Amino acid sequence: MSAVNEKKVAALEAVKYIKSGMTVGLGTGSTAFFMIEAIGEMVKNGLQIKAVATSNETEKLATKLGINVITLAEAKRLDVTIDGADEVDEDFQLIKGGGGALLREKIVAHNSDLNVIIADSSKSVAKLGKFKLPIETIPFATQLILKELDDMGLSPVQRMKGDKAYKTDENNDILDIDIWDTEIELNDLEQQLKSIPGVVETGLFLTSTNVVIIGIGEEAVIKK
Ligand code: ABF
Repeated sequence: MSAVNEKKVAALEAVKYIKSGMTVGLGTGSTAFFMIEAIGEMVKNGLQIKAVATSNETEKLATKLGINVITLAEAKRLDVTIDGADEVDEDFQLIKGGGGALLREKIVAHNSDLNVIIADSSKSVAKLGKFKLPIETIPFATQLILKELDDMGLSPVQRMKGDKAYKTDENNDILDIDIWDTEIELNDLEQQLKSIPGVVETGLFLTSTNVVIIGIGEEAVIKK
């Protein structure tokens, strides 16, 4: 079964959590986009929801599909957020941010009563870190943070888009770091990274996830 079909299988299982009257967080990435397309069909069939998008790309897609998109400030609190991930381990710890939306994704997850992660089977890992961990940084500080992370042995690489620095929706930079060989425990690593002035957020989502749905072949495997 291809990764695309596994993404769809997970997305279609996740939308079962959505009921009329809910305020829903919509994630970013190709798996989340299958979920948003499914919600668009449900809205056409009468589903009444309000939605908060985690990226400009997601907002564009949701709006095009007729989903009622509101701001996080208007939402105040979300009933459920469905989002993708780059890696998920057995303890529901995630690496996110491959799509550059980690900051808004983490803010929306923080303000959600239930967080559901959807992914194809390739994202399910025993140990996080084969995928480089994204760090969002303020441009004013990026080059100095890059040096500091290099000194920590984390091999930072500034994310580029063509020959220009990649910019997030908040117009910040992203440094992708290699945590595979670090001996720093993930919670301590998160604290150390967040304590560097100019680091806005990391792609480590260590405690926010309630449900993980992995598409494995034709089956959606639900872990709670
Ligand atoms: C988003 O989904 C990001 O956090 C993550 O990088 C991405 C995974 O993308 P895909 O679903 O396309 O594999 O939530």
